[in-house]
Amino acid sequence: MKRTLIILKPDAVERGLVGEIIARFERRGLTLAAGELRVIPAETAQQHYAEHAERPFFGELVDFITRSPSFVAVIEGPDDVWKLVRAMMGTTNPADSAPGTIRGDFGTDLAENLIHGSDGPEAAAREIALFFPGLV
Ligand code: IDP
Ligand code: MG
Repeated sequence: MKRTLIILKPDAVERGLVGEIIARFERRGLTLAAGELRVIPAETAQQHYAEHAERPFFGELVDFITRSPSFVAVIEGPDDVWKLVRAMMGTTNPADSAPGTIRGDFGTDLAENLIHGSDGPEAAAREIALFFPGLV
Protein backbone atom coordinates (compact mmCIF):
# COMPACT_ATOMS: atom_id res chain seq x y z
CA MET A 1 0.00 0.00 0.00
CA LYS A 2 1.05 3.58 -0.68
CA ARG A 3 0.51 6.70 1.44
CA THR A 4 -0.16 10.38 0.88
CA LEU A 5 -0.70 13.37 3.17
CA ILE A 6 -3.88 15.38 3.31
CA ILE A 7 -4.66 18.50 5.33
CA LEU A 8 -8.29 19.45 5.88
CA LYS A 9 -7.56 23.14 6.20
CA PRO A 10 -9.01 25.46 8.89
CA ASP A 11 -11.98 26.41 6.69
CA ALA A 12 -13.01 22.74 6.40
CA VAL A 13 -12.74 22.22 10.18
CA GLU A 14 -14.53 25.49 10.99
CA ARG A 15 -17.37 24.56 8.64
CA GLY A 16 -17.80 21.09 10.14
CA LEU A 17 -16.86 19.25 6.95
CA VAL A 18 -14.19 16.88 8.35
CA GLY A 19 -16.47 13.84 8.62
CA GLU A 20 -18.02 14.42 5.21
CA ILE A 21 -14.65 14.73 3.47
CA ILE A 22 -13.01 11.77 5.25
CA ALA A 23 -16.11 9.68 4.49
CA ARG A 24 -15.54 10.24 0.75
CA PHE A 25 -12.06 8.74 0.97
CA GLU A 26 -13.30 5.82 3.09
CA ARG A 27 -16.17 5.10 0.70
CA ARG A 28 -13.65 5.07 -2.14
CA GLY A 29 -11.83 2.26 -0.33
CA LEU A 30 -8.93 4.30 1.00
CA THR A 31 -8.02 4.09 4.68
CA LEU A 32 -6.58 6.34 7.37
CA ALA A 33 -3.05 5.49 8.50
CA ALA A 34 -2.93 8.52 10.84
CA GLY A 35 -5.05 11.55 11.62
CA GLU A 36 -5.01 14.40 14.12
CA LEU A 37 -6.66 17.75 14.72
CA ARG A 38 -3.92 20.28 15.34
CA VAL A 39 -3.00 23.93 14.98
CA ILE A 40 -0.12 23.85 12.51
CA PRO A 41 2.85 25.88 13.82
CA ALA A 42 3.97 28.75 11.54
CA GLU A 43 7.43 27.22 11.05
CA THR A 44 5.88 23.92 9.95
CA ALA A 45 3.54 25.74 7.56
CA GLN A 46 6.48 27.65 6.05
CA GLN A 47 8.41 24.40 5.55
CA HIS A 48 5.39 22.62 4.13
CA TYR A 49 4.71 25.40 1.60
CA ALA A 50 8.41 26.28 0.97
CA GLU A 51 7.90 25.94 -2.81
CA HIS A 52 5.59 28.98 -2.62
CA ALA A 53 7.87 31.15 -0.42
CA GLU A 54 8.39 33.76 -3.16
CA ARG A 55 4.75 33.96 -4.22
CA PRO A 56 2.78 37.11 -3.29
CA PHE A 57 0.15 35.06 -1.42
CA PHE A 58 2.67 33.21 0.80
CA GLY A 59 2.04 35.32 3.92
CA GLU A 60 -1.71 35.05 3.52
CA LEU A 61 -1.40 31.28 2.97
CA VAL A 62 0.63 30.76 6.16
CA ASP A 63 -1.74 32.98 8.18
CA PHE A 64 -4.72 31.01 6.87
CA ILE A 65 -3.35 27.52 7.42
CA THR A 66 -2.26 28.38 11.01
CA ARG A 67 -5.34 30.37 12.18
CA SER A 68 -7.22 27.45 13.80
CA PRO A 69 -6.97 23.65 13.87
CA SER A 70 -6.52 21.62 10.71
CA PHE A 71 -7.22 17.89 10.44
CA VAL A 72 -3.91 16.47 9.24
CA ALA A 73 -4.05 12.88 8.03
CA VAL A 74 -2.24 10.14 6.13
CA ILE A 75 -4.35 8.29 3.58
CA GLU A 76 -3.42 4.79 2.48
CA GLY A 77 -4.39 3.12 -0.78
CA PRO A 78 -3.09 1.54 -3.98
CA ASP A 79 -0.20 2.70 -6.19
CA ASP A 80 -0.40 6.42 -6.98
CA VAL A 81 -2.86 7.00 -4.13
CA TRP A 82 -1.65 10.64 -4.16
CA LYS A 83 -3.07 11.00 -7.69
CA LEU A 84 -6.39 9.43 -6.75
CA VAL A 85 -6.69 11.80 -3.78
CA ARG A 86 -5.79 14.83 -5.96
CA ALA A 87 -8.46 13.81 -8.48
CA MET A 88 -11.05 13.61 -5.70
CA MET A 89 -9.96 17.07 -4.42
CA GLY A 90 -10.52 18.90 -7.72
CA THR A 91 -8.49 21.73 -9.24
CA THR A 92 -6.70 24.31 -7.05
CA ASN A 93 -9.33 26.99 -7.71
CA PRO A 94 -12.72 25.68 -6.51
CA ALA A 95 -14.43 28.02 -8.96
CA ASP A 96 -13.08 25.75 -11.72
CA SER A 97 -13.44 22.40 -9.89
CA ALA A 98 -15.83 19.84 -11.30
CA PRO A 99 -18.97 19.00 -9.31
CA GLY A 100 -18.38 15.72 -7.51
CA THR A 101 -14.95 16.80 -6.33
CA ILE A 102 -14.38 18.06 -2.79
CA ARG A 103 -13.45 21.58 -3.87
CA GLY A 104 -16.16 21.53 -6.55
CA ASP A 105 -18.87 20.56 -4.06
CA PHE A 106 -17.90 22.61 -0.99
CA GLY A 107 -16.07 25.76 -2.05
CA THR A 108 -15.64 28.75 -4.31
CA ASP A 109 -12.62 30.52 -2.77
CA LEU A 110 -9.12 30.10 -4.23
CA ALA A 111 -7.31 30.63 -0.92
CA GLU A 112 -9.75 28.80 1.36
CA ASN A 113 -10.04 25.69 -0.77
CA LEU A 114 -10.62 23.17 2.01
CA ILE A 115 -7.95 20.56 1.44
CA HIS A 116 -4.30 19.95 0.68
CA GLY A 117 -3.02 16.75 -0.93
CA SER A 118 0.58 15.80 -1.74
CA ASP A 119 1.33 16.30 -5.46
CA GLY A 120 3.60 13.28 -6.01
CA PRO A 121 5.39 10.41 -4.27
CA GLU A 122 8.39 12.53 -3.22
CA ALA A 123 6.13 15.25 -1.81
CA ALA A 124 4.08 12.61 0.01
CA ALA A 125 7.20 11.14 1.66
CA ARG A 126 8.51 14.58 2.63
CA GLU A 127 5.16 15.81 3.98
CA ILE A 128 4.39 12.61 5.93
CA ALA A 129 7.84 12.86 7.55
CA LEU A 130 7.19 16.54 8.40
CA PHE A 131 3.79 16.00 10.04
CA PHE A 132 4.05 12.43 11.33
CA PRO A 133 7.77 11.80 11.99
CA GLY A 134 7.00 8.78 14.19
CA LEU A 135 4.74 6.99 11.72
CA VAL A 136 6.05 3.56 10.74
P1 IDP B 1 -2.76 22.89 -4.57
O1 IDP B 1 -3.20 23.03 -3.13
O2 IDP B 1 -3.89 22.53 -5.47
O3 IDP B 1 -1.57 21.97 -4.74
P2 IDP B 1 -0.90 25.11 -4.96
O4 IDP B 1 -0.68 25.82 -6.25
O5 IDP B 1 0.19 24.21 -4.47
O6 IDP B 1 -2.30 24.36 -5.05
O7 IDP B 1 -1.16 26.24 -3.87
C1 IDP B 1 -1.13 25.94 -2.50
C2 IDP B 1 -2.28 26.63 -1.81
O8 IDP B 1 -2.07 28.05 -1.83
C3 IDP B 1 -3.64 26.46 -2.51
O9 IDP B 1 -4.26 25.24 -2.17
C4 IDP B 1 -4.41 27.66 -1.98
O10 IDP B 1 -4.86 27.45 -0.63
C5 IDP B 1 -3.32 28.73 -1.94
N1 IDP B 1 -3.26 29.54 -3.16
C6 IDP B 1 -2.84 29.14 -4.40
N2 IDP B 1 -2.88 30.14 -5.27
C7 IDP B 1 -3.33 31.23 -4.60
C8 IDP B 1 -3.59 32.60 -4.97
O11 IDP B 1 -3.39 33.03 -6.11
N3 IDP B 1 -4.06 33.42 -3.98
C9 IDP B 1 -4.27 32.98 -2.70
N4 IDP B 1 -4.03 31.72 -2.32
C10 IDP B 1 -3.58 30.85 -3.24
MG1 MG C 1 0.42 22.19 -4.18
